[in-house]
Amino acid sequence: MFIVGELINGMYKQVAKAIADKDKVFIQDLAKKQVEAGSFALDLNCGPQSKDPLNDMIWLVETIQEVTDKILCIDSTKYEVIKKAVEIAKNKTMINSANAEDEKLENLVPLAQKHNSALIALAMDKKGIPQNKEQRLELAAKIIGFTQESGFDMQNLFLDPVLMPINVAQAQLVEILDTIRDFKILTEPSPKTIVGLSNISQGAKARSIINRTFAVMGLSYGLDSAILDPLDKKLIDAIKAAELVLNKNIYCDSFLGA
Ligand code: THG
Repeated sequence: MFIVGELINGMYKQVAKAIADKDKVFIQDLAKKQVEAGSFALDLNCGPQSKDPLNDMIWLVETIQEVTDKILCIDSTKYEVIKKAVEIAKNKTMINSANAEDEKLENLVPLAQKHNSALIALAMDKKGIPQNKEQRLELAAKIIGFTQESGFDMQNLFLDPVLMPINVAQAQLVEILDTIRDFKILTEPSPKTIVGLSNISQGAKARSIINRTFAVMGLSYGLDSAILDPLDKKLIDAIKAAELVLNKNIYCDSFLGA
């Protein structure tokens, strides 16, 4: 699984504080820990409390690429923030995120192409998060249509079904798994699939077990990537074991140490 470390997100109080205080050591330490734990990319999100998201994102990009050359996943709803971040990034980037709205696609697809950036696109639009698989597939088809017409490389497109918390949308999770499987067969070559894994357990008590169970199930439905907590050792072990069962890695007795 292509692991995107989720921890540099202002949703976490300590991270919001470190961003506000421009605490380089804290942020760089969090970046290094996530890379050591197996992240291929790091999600960067200033959080809802940021008073200056543009300059906070510039600071995050510059601060983090001093200590790693991993891919930076620029997580913002603001076009200006994403544009500036991909312009100044020395590292490869992922844009997080577009969705099926015309304006988002018209802005972000060319931007991703210009900077050879990957693009995450959520299966939602102005009307909000869909309630069933059919709506999600319809929105994904629109995204795929637009990107293909632009000549965008499907291998660089990550479709996100928008994972919902289990305590508010339990009945949708089976549909979301089905959606992941169907995203992969909407076109050839297939787009990639991604979820924000911790969404599923927001507000729930036993978060880690719910997260890792969905990660393993998602893998069996063709989930390529997840934004997740790479410091959750049990989660990473479960993912590694699932990849062995799915024959995505070569078995060895010491696989957990690999
Ligand atoms: N899809 C895409 N990008 C995303 C998401 C997605 N980016 C953001 C989010 N969802 C994924 N990242 C997180 C990070 C943290 C949490 C959930 C998802 C989280 N945070 C604690 C909470 O809210 O309970 C913070 C509390 C704390 O410990 O301080 O759960 O779906 N493309």
